[in-house]
Amino acid sequence: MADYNYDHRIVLSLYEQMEKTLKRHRYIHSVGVAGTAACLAMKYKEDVYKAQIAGILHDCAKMYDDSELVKLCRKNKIEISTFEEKHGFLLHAKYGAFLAKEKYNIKDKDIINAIKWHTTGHENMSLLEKIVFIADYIEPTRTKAPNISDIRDVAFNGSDIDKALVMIMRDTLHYLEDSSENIDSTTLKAYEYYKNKI
Ligand code: DGI
Ligand code: FE
Ligand code: FE
Repeated sequence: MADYNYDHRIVLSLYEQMEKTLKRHRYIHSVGVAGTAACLAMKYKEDVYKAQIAGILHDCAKMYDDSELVKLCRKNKIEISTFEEKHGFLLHAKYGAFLAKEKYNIKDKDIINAIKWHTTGHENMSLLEKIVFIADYIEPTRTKAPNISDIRDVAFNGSDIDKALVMIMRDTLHYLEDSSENIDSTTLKAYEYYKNKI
């Protein structure tokens, strides 16, 4: 069960802080993720406040560019892989988790981890981690993603949240292959794990 109790005042304060911190379109995306995560939390019986907090904060480090993120992680002794060093944008998730804890005073480990893993996913994700990962992909402004309506349908009308997770991971891997990007082993392992699980 939750170690910490959050309420709407904390959620509202974080909305206000993110509105000041993020670019307009990123703030609107984050509001979308928080709302979508709240709906998924209601369906899958997760803490709705925690879902909103993780959702509104998930991209709180998105304003830094690749090299800044590498520097900031080094400075704060956050471990980075060789892959992350080359693909610095991935670190907005890890550094965002750090900021959530240190700057936004979030003490709940599950919220911190949901932010940390929102880009790559990983094997054995918690329910909250899955909710934020899915909400990031299907929130209202994400209109261009392939299969978006099918994924929304499975997430909200299906009974196995892992099925939506696998659809998103599969499409993300396809997209990365199309743009001949390298793929982080964490992303690939997470997909293999959940593909075999469903
Ligand atoms: O921050 P957002 O744009 O809201 O979303 P996000 O944090 O999920 O980042 C999405 C991008 O991350 C998307 O373009 C796919 C990319 N991504 C996810 N896993 C990997 C990856 N990019 C690379 N190069 N390698 C990965 O394993
Ligand atoms: Fe992100
Ligand atoms: Fe996002």
